Amino acid sequence: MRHPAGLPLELASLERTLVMGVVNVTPDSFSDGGRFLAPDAATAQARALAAAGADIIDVGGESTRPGAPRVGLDEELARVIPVIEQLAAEGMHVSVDTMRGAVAMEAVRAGACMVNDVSGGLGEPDMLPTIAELDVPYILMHWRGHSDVMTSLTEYDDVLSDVATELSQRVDAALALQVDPRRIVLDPGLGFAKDSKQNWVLLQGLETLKLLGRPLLIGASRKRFLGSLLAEPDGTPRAVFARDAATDAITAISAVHEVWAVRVHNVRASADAVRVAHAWLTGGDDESH
Ligand code: PMM
Repeated sequence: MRHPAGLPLELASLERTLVMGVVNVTPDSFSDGGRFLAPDAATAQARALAAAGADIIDVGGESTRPGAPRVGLDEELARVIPVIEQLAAEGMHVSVDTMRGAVAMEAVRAGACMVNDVSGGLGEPDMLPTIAELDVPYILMHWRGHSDVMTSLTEYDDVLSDVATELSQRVDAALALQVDPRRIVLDPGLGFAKDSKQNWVLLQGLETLKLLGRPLLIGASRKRFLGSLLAEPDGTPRAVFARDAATDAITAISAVHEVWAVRVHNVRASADAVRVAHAWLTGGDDESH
């Protein structure tokens, strides 16, 4: 497995796809909004995800659900920093899901070992300069605009090549600000300015996205396109909490394509799936992880 530079050794020694468990410390995320807003609830959820096999815990304080309003800087810091401090103190590998450089900086000071930026450096001008100063992996996601407008930004000539090109442009912007390219992980941003069909085309194109030469992260967990795929005959989408088996199927597909990490809400079956895929890829030669 090709890992980004700056990853803690314990993770960098793993040969399989990593599993990132999600803890949204928000009142309004589409899947777990409101459940983990209290720091104690968030830390308890993180412990449960780690016990279920999460390699990384992704802590976010701003919902990116379509239509979600922005949260202020102070509120975002107040939500995530105490949780990150606690989880890092307990020995978990924590990533911070934020678009703000100021939050990324404070989070790394509090013990986060990775920054996950859904805006790929476009959301806030302080992000890329901050990342250049830090020495942790940076997940750079394909993004075209904030949650209130993203559903109107789904025009592509060819979604796979356009997303690849736009990701390359963001990598160039990061390099121009002295971000170490070896620390960058790329993510096509499923559901962010993409309709259902476009998400499937991107997933079908994992091998093409790998040609960008960076580790990949896939975040499909419980997203709307899975709800549509599994809709009732009358068109009622599959309920959010009943999308985990479909998410796990995408984990298996991603792991067979040697995606670096998957980001999921329900960890247990994905943790099994990445091990199954690794055993399949190696013909069972490496069962150490
Ligand atoms: N999706 C969400 C939030 N953060 N980060 C990355 N890197 N990739 C994603 O696909 C992604 C993300 C939205 O899901 P949530 O509201 O359930 O966290």
